[in-house]
Amino acid sequence: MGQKVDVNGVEVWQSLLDVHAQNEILEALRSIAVTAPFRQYTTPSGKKMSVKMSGAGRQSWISDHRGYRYEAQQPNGMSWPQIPDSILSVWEKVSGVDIKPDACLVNFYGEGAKMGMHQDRDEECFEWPVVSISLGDEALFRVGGTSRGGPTQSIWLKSGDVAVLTGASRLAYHGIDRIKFGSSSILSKGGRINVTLRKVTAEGLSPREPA
Ligand code: MD3
Ligand code: FE
Repeated sequence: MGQKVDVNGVEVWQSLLDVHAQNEILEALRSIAVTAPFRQYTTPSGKKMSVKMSGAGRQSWISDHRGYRYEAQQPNGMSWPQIPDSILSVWEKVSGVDIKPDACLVNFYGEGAKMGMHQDRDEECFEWPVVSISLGDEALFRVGGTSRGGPTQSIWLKSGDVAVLTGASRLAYHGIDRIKFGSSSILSKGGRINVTLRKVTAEGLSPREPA
């Protein structure tokens, strides 16, 4: 089942998912894509993202000229499909928390796709972990600190690796510099899929102890 490595505070569980578990998730993603097709969003500044996105759960992340946000409806007005059990079970194994995620963003990287350095700040609170599943081609993942432009560390994420973002790493700057198109054979046409699980809404947070 591989080993756990630390990349600037991000826990990467290498080879956590065997080929059978990876294929089970890919199968579930194919049926998600039937009702929630992969779309290429535009950023508020008007640039088209190279990554194509789908999603599942109570709400999912979208972007357009009005901004980045979570929405309960797809751009076509339909709700998002449910998060499949094969994906929820990964969260249960690694998240270390007792609640369920309410958002599942699915990113597809074709040849040449990448994601610039950013923080994930569109959620209502940053106390919950984020869990990320990599499938398909290898990707060069870069993680920095909580301010832009500081030192970074990089690691190649491979199919079956799972990253857990907790504590300080939850607000770390991160991005995907590039993928090695065709490096994995699990997707017959190549490419990479990343699935991120999140708890977006603040409900369920236990109140803090008075000081
Ligand atoms: C570090 N996705 O969806 S996954 C994203 O591979 C995103 O598609 C990348 O960044 C991808 O927002 C990176 C690893 C990851 C996911 C969420 C994080 C790293 C993170 C949240 C906080 C810090
Ligand atoms: Fe991110």
